[in-house]
Amino acid sequence: MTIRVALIGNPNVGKSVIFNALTGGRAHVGNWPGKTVEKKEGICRYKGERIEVVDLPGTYSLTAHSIDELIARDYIVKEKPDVVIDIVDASNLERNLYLTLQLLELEANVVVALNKFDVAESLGYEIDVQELSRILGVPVVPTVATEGKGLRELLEAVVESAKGRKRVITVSYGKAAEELISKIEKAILKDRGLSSRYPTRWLAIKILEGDEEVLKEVERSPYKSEILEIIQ
Ligand SMILES: Nc1nc2c(ncn2[C@@H]2O[C@H](COP(=O)(O)OP(=O)(O)OP(=O)(O)O)[C@@H](O)[C@H]2O)c(=O)[nH]1
Ligand SMILES: [Mg+2]
Repeated sequence: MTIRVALIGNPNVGKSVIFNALTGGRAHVGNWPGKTVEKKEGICRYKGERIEVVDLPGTYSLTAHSIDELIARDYIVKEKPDVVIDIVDASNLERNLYLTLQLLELEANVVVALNKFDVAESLGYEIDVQELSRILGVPVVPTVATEGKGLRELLEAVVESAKGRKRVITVSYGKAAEELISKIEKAILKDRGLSSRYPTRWLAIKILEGDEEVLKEVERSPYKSEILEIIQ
């Protein structure tokens, strides 16, 4: 079996160190189709599994505001990798978990690598890894990429998650927003073309946010006026 894995994370969290450690530094380097942004791909073998690893551009978020964010988001939505390794800087959890929540909203099959765990420890941070994993509903593995620590456990979690995910958590945005989200979702569900390609809750949230790329999709929907009427 081949497992397709994408690496994602904020800038400077250790993506390249992890990519090199997993792939032995042997990468195929090219560009993303039609873009001048570098695309790195490599192969990792673990316990008889062939794992294809793609390094996504470093990004804080998955809005449509920058080319890097769009590349990362399109890849996850359209290519649907089996597992997304979300590399999180353990010494900067709050900022980094924003991207994690966006990935969960996209219904990506996430495994969190809690990297720079040594830095977090030296700052005196005590992270309850199990509790974090319970709250997020995905595996969380502490790593120190520069020392190769935790990478075997990370691969173990990746192989395990590729076999099947447990559940998807949802973040509640409060009563008023949730009412609108569910109305929009109902309208979206009528459009099979749209709802078969994207997670409907994610689409509804993006429509509420006024996401330009998603609104372009709505423009093409036969249920366009119904959807737009809700957000008016
Ligand atoms: N102490 C410590 N340093 C780390 C760890 N992982 C990576 N680093 C260091 O963090 C810096 C950034 O690592 P990179 O792998 O280049 O990070 P990146 O996410 O690829 O960064 P961009 O590609 O610029 O977004 C480097 O100086 C690494 O040596 C870790 O677990 N602990
Ligand atoms: Mg890098």
